[in-house]
Amino acid sequence: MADEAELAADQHVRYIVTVEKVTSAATPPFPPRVPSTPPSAFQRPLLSSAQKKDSFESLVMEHIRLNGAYWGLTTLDLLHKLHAVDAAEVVDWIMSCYHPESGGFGGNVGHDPHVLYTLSAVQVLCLFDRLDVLDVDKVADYVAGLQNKDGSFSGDIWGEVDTRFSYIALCTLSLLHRLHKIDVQKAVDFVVSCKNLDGGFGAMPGGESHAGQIFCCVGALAITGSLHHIDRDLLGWWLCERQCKDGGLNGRPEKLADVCYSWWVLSSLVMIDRVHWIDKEKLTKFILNCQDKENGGISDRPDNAVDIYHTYFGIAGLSLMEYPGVKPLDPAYALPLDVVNRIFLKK
Ligand code: GRG
Repeated sequence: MADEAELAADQHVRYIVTVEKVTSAATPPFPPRVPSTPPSAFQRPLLSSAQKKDSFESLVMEHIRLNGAYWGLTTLDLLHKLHAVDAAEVVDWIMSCYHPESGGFGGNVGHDPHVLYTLSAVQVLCLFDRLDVLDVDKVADYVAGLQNKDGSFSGDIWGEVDTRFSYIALCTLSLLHRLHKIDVQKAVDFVVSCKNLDGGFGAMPGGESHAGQIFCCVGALAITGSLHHIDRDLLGWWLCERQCKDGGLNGRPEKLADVCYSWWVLSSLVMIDRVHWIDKEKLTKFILNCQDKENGGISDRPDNAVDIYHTYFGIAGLSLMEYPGVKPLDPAYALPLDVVNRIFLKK
């Protein structure tokens, strides 16, 4: 693995376009809920590469393909290559994961709706400036309907509660300009009730602090203008202690570094204005050393297999460190800054 690495942007673009094609070749386990349309160019090459549809990445991505689309397409946009895919065909596919009866999106065609995929669908539509295809109130009602009496959110009709879902609900409703459909104060109170003595946040009250959940809680508080609930120095200290000897960041004490925390930790540090407490040079080297420079893609740690999740969060981390040639990302909405500005300046 090269030490003096540079970002292999072209290879990553090629890798993402290939993964997008391969993963959408996977046959949905259930018949599509919406009448199928002829295969689009976004789907066509994948439909013809029969040997690839059983690939490991294709199989593990099957149920979370909408998340995968968000990771891959946002990466393309960060690298100024969103035009490598056909916008209309992507939008058609996104809408084929929509459930008009509930207003939510499933992770793939024929899969049950969940807030996780509903946010990804909204985010991808934001990338393409195509929120116009949505029945915005119907989608917003689906999300708002998942708020519980204590202000928390469930992920779907089965009721699991997690601060991930609080963030997702607030982010989705904010992007749709529909925050007024929920009790925002109660949502904030629930998130604050998940704060720990170490300054971090967990998945629910009393849950262990974890960088992923911290991103969700800090993001939720940022979106609602409630960052005053955070002790910035205490949380900043916990977060910057996530930097390991190898330069990478871990998600909690005593764990190995993983490229994805370059996003979960750094975005939180940016939101509380403590990102300068990280050694950016060492972290940049760690991320770049996790690249497959030949075939594209980024892995969790050097010399491991690449995947689209770590490719996105590695490049997202570089974006937050202002790496040349990578667009700036908004740390709260997890979308390119120009996209977020377009959404909020348009109104
Ligand atoms: C729009 C960016 C964006 C996110 C949507 C789904 C979501 C909201 C946030 C997920 C936050 C989260 C919990 C991230 C952590 C993911 C992760 C790598 C979990 C692994 O945890 P462990 O305990 O691994 O298995 P460690 O690294 O602690 O060993």
